[in-house]
Amino acid sequence: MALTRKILTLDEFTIQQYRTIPNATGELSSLLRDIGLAAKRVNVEVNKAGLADILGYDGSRNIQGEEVMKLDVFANNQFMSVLKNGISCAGCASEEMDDIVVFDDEISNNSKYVVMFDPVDGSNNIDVNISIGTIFGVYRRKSKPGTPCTIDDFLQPGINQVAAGYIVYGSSTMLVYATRRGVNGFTLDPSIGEFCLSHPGITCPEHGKIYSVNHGNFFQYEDFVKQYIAGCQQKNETNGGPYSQRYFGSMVADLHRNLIKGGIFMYPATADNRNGKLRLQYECNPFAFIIEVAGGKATNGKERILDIQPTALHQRTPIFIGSKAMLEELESFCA
Ligand code: AHM
Ligand code: MG
Repeated sequence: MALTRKILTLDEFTIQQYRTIPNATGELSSLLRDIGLAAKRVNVEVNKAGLADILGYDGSRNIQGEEVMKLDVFANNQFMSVLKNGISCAGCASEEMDDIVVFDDEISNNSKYVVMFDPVDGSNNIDVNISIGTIFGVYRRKSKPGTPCTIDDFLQPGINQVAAGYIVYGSSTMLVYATRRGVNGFTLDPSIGEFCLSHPGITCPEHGKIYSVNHGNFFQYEDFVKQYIAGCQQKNETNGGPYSQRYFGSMVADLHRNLIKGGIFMYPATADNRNGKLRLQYECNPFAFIIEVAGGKATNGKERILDIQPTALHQRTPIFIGSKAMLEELESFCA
């Protein structure tokens, strides 16, 4: 009898991938499955936000001094617990936690990977029903197998990621992840509770017509940013335009759209925040990895994001990221 089902689930896809790699152990597949499970649990809560007591603040502040939302806490616990209970992760670091968490048990100490994640990105949008997301980056640990992981395992440049991805809790829920082999997107099929391959081999269009930036900060930006934005506003049919400005204030939603449609996303330095707002390890590195694998570029205006050597767990960086040709035009303003 011929098999008619053509759509692969996330598990089927990752298992097929690892079986084609010589000497692969399947640990990355199992890690991605664990992340998919946490994403489904978070998705359930996001979907009933407004009904369940999950909206609003939990009363504390995180390491960045920001007010913590209840969903931040819930999601952080879900991702941490799947990683701790799985067999692939030696420890994790989260935007919501001051320090790294070393799992330090026999299985974890023999695991290959550490994970850095932002459990709920775009927290300010939770209460108003705008898409939010989760972002993660996976690194091969540098410390010796059999020992607990250390801070140095987490202070690696983004170029060392073996995989990175995000979940967007939007009009549908999607998990997109990249390895060096490519970027693939999976849509959650609620009827079977599985992520199913819906966007194989995602590439970021070389040219785009969307620019995403917080215009409210315009007068705080450096001159090269102001000049680039003014250039975007002057695009017309003769020079690749006109451009549209699109900005949710939810990096995952903004970058998901720009990855699929083409565009540039910017969170530049401001007069008040010389390093911008977004975190290098939890937000910028995972997206820089995904966008580069998809054919785009990511810079802080001086240096490629993936080449930055982190010196602290929660450091911030300006970021300009997206379609290759748009980034090259921006870089011509930086010179
Ligand atoms: P968060 O991780 O606390 O939610 O903050 C990150 C978010 C990004 O998703 C978004 O791009 C940015 O903050 C928006 O900031 P602003 O409102 O300053 O434009
Ligand atoms: Mg965030």
